[in-house]
Amino acid sequence: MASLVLYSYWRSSSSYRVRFALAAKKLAYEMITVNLLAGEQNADVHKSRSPTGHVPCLLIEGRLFIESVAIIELLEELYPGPALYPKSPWDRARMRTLVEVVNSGIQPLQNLKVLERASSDPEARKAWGAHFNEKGLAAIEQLLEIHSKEGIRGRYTYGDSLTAADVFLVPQFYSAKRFGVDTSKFPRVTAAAEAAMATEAARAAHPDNQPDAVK
Ligand SMILES: N[C@@H](CCC(=O)N[C@@H](CS)C(=O)NCC(=O)O)C(=O)O
Repeated sequence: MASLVLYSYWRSSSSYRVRFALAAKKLAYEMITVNLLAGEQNADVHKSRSPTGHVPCLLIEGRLFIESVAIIELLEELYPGPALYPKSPWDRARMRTLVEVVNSGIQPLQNLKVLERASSDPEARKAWGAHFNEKGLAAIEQLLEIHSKEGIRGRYTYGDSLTAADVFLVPQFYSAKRFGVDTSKFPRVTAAAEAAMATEAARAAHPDNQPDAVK
């Protein structure tokens, strides 16, 4: 079993994704925390790990990886069970669409450095984050309706077992709530995220359950 080290921040939604995937696959790992509010992501030592100055980073078999999609796909290929990606190419593409809406369509627009650039006023930052989270969740709600019409039904975001779609949706749902989005406007998203959040893997990955959580 390879040794795994995750560089993480408790409230980072992208770190939460990787924690969720590691827990779903029951992979043990060491955690090194990077305090984003203290600016530790911009220190040279962290930039030497992550040229983007982001978390998460995963050290696996002596190699460092950044970008949660690449990390989670690597974990899937190295540790295929329990699978987080459906087998059929059609299902994989549908499920990956959900992943991408979160990964490229929501999170980058509400990232800390973007909020800092958008405004110095905490209320304006919150409104900015809420705007993009709301638009993104609305798109996911519509996608879930389309999937349901195609016969994809189940407890979770894409069917009846946890997939990468849950691994990406749950942290974004958590962020949307932090930004004050009324998630009840998105019943399919809410039902799927709540079902996934109730799993043991999601609980282990939850920000409040991390060693660097500020209570
Ligand atoms: N696409 C990247 C996004 C990584 C990312 O943006 N991480 C955020 C935390 S969720 C971060 O480190 N932000 C630091 C900053 O904005 O200064 C991934 O999926 O890993």
